[in-house]
Amino acid sequence: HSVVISGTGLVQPPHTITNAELVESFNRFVELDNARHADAIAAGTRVALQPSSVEFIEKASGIKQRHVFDKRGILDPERMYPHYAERADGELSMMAEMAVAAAGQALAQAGRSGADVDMVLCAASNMQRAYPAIAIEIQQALGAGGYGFDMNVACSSATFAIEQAVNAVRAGTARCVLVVNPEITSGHQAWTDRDCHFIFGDVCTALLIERADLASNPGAWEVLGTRLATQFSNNIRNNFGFLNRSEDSDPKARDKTFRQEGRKVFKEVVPIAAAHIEGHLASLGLQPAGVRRFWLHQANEGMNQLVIKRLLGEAGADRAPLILDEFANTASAGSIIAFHQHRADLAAGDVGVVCSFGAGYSVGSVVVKKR
Ligand code: CO8
Repeated sequence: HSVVISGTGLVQPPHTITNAELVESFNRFVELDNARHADAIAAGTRVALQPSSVEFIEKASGIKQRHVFDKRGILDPERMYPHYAERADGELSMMAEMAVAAAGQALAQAGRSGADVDMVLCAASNMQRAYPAIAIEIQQALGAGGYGFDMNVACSSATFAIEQAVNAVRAGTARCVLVVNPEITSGHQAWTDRDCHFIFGDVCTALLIERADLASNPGAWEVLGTRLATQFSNNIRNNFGFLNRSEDSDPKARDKTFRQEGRKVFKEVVPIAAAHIEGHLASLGLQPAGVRRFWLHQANEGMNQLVIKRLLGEAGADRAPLILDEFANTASAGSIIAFHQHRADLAAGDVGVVCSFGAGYSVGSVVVKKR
């Protein structure tokens, strides 16, 4: 069966934090922390924390703001992480709630209802609980049939899920697959680490993937091919996990949140991503120059410019639109936000590439053609 992406959805949480607001609270935290440890700093047994700056953040990353669920907790210099109320077992979880909202948009765009869905993939960098799967909770909330499961490939969760969806539809084991990417990155962001406190934002994207001959949306996107690759690296790592209790480790320790060697990631991932896209296109008889648009992973503006430079030489924002200025890094959702917001101007027959890259390392590309 030929397979199409027939709808997308995007939901952002209610609060926005600008770089100026973020830096103001971070620098207040630094002052308080240094004052609290003034004796140790004076004795040379502790290194004083350094302030952050808006200029650095914008120059190093291209990020100008981020959407988050709880601005107050994050910006409270005595707390520095969000506060989320624990929900009862009978209530919809935070991840399922935002996924259901994003799914509603994707279904409406495709002219479908929840009952048409027969596979649900909840693909994200973090799962709110161990079980039951968030995907099954979403399946029930939407009145979908078939089956669902959760999957995590960090930043590449969405593209890896698209391949699973496309393969299921091609094999005939599913007809209409919902892929959702609820990324509550604020929960695992290291808000007190100057090197990365500005990186992430919360968001949820959704995609509907169907058999082409059954899709009613004339504006659907045919999937020409998918390609996934992984290569182990510790340069982006989070040691949070279910064995932490048994290890008697501190659940609030620095290594139980996101950390990275940002410079190394930047240097190593650019050539991997560019070669991956080039190889995938070549296998389909296509050249980068023939691709109308690249919807790239949204981690760093300079990184995306370098990937495009390797593929095309110079190219403007029209070829590879940026959304991280508004959303920051939203892990697996970033390239899907770009696809959601920047595809309406393409014409029938135009080819585009969705490409994610990040922790793992993992890289996933999806080549699509407008019907
Ligand atoms: N303010 C002022 N100065 C700063 C700040 C700051 N906030 N932070 C660092 N500096 C200083 C440094 O101390 C350093 O000083 P010195 O030169 O004296 O040592 C100097 O500025 C330069 O620092 P860096 O070399 O670290 O700066 P870079 O230009 O490399 O920029 C970035 C840092 C922005 C992190 C950059 O390296 C980057 O974006 N790299 C790519 C990272 C990337 O793509 N990572 C993938 C992310 S993973 C993902 O997308 C999903 C993971 C799973 C999600 C998990 C959910 C939470």
